[in-house]
Amino acid sequence: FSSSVLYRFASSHMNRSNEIKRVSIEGNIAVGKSTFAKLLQSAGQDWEVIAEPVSKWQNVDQTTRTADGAQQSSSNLLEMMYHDPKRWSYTFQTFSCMSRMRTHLQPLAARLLQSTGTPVQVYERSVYSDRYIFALNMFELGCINSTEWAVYQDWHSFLVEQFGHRIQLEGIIYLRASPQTCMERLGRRGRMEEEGIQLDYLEKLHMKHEDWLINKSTKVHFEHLAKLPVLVLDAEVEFEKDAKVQDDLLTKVKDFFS
Ligand code: DCP
Repeated sequence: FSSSVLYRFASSHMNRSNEIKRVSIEGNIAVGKSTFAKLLQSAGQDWEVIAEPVSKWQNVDQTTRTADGAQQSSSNLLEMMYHDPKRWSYTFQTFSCMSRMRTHLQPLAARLLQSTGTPVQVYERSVYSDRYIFALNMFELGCINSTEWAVYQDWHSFLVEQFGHRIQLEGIIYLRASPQTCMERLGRRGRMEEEGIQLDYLEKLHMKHEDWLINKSTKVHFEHLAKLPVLVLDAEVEFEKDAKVQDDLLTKVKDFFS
């Protein structure tokens, strides 16, 4: 499919100053954010995907000092959260958001520093979906208690206010598909930790995305967030192996940002 589409978007439709542009891809679990992010990267020379640090959540390093030297082990916080959400949701949401923040603050890839166009960083999710989709949902389900929720919101607002200008988004791409389709894709990919996820959970997350990005009824703390442009893409169609569908989606991305 055409790689010129995004190249044109990156190099001419956004202003050519060499500052970084940032776009976040949002959508339900297993909707295909990573696949779509890779598409964007392969189609635009100035695009860099900043992947979600899931592997970090699956391997939390536990180096401890003992009298006879350091001992290393790791724990799978993603699995712990799904296994016992009341005990681990707050810890998980803290760690996942902090690790994401750290990843998003990393410097631009060297190859993009040479680029003549405007570099675009593509995030798979954002600190905003961490809060307004997942953490909020866990709070509403009673898996994060009101004290934990108050603490979460307090440090989240503080960190975003401190570092937000360095990870400021240009816009959001919402990959929208039915919870049933996401359930099928989730089953197909077979991530061990997600085996117990029920349709009902994906339905709740779907409604959270709809409230935030379509109905605009989620109360957000950050003024700029409410004003961000949102591109809604139909992710119901299988786009992974269909060049025509990919091209259509990329054209929509170009038109939206131009
Ligand atoms: N997760 C969570 N809370 C967060 C972020 C993620 O509980 N704040 C969970 C949901 C998934 C896993 O982490 O079980 C990865 O989440 P994503 O939906 O972000 O990533 P996917 O790999 O499912 O994305 P896709 O398949 O769309 O590429």
